[in-house]
This record gives sequence, C-alpha cells and structure tokens, in this order.
Amino acid sequence: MGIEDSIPTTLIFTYGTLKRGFSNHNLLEDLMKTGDAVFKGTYRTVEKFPLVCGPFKVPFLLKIPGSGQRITGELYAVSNRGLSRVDELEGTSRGHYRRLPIEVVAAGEEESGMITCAEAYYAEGSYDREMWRKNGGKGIGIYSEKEARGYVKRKDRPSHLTFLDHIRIFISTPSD
Ligand code: PCA
Repeated sequence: MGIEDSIPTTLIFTYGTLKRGFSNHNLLEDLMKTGDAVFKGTYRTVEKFPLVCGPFKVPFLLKIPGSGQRITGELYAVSNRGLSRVDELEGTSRGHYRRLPIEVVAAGEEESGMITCAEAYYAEGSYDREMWRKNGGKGIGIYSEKEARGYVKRKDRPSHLTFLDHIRIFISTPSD
C-alpha cells in the first residue's frame, strides 16, 4: 500500500455494531487514532431500507430499498488501509456483508436536500430476503441499546458452526 492508502477518502455509513457505544466500535477507535478514520456525524438514509436483527442480535441492513424505514447511523471517512480491516471484520470475502453505495443526508439537515454518497455494509443477497420474511417484514429505524440487548460477541458464539450456518439456522427456525 502507498501513502495515498492512509488518506480517509471513502465514506462509510455505519448502522450497527460499528457505531459509538457498540461492540465493534473499538476498530474505528483504533483507526481514528492513526487518522485512518474520521467521524463525520449522524446521518440518515435517503431511502427506506429494512434494518433487522439476525442471530445473536447481529444487525443487518437489507438491500431492499423502499421497504422498512429510513435508517439513522454514523458516517465515517475511512482510508483504504482502514477499509481493508473493516471489510475483514464484516466478512465481505466470506459472504456475510457486501459493501455497496448508499445515499445519506446529515441528521437535522434533511431540508437542505444535500445528499451524500457513501457506502454501507448490506447483508449478502444470498439470505437477505429470507431474513426480511423471518422478521415478518418489520424493520427498525435505528440499532439502539434496546435492540442490541442480548448481543453475543463473536468469541462467545458456538465455534463449531460458521456465521453463515448460524444465519441459515436463524432463517429456518419458525418465529413465535
Ligand atoms: N457492523 C456494520 C454492519 C453491521 C454491523 O454490525 C455497521 O455497524 O454498519
């Protein structure tokens, strides 16, 4: 990687555990210390999207625009060096999440109509529709303390199954 890979140029809209106060925020904290990430503020999606919880209360943004609610999250500028670490955490090469464009607007500045093009970690297309169905077509607008209650950290999950196995089981277990 070259010097340009340490400049925070990619805007990442975080909506889940990467946000301040949640379990994976320490990665962004690390990146902010070296200038590989910069906090830009609280933002909201322009379109509605389903935001649901899967196994272990892990949050998933589903790429089904128009369904669900407008989502509130935090925007960060991240360097290429930083992005490779976030991609690794989000399992972009393991079929967990996919990093794709999303349009957001600064919270409280909705009137100005200034749209920012960012990227977000959406659930992979291999299971997102089933996850929406499993959640009864009900999404949340923000991943809050309340929604995160019962979250199980990676290290505390049964390790004989992969994350995708857990997603399959979650989807195929009837809800009550
Ligand atoms: N981490 C990423 C995607 C889902 C998650 O828990 C985020 O906070 O945006």
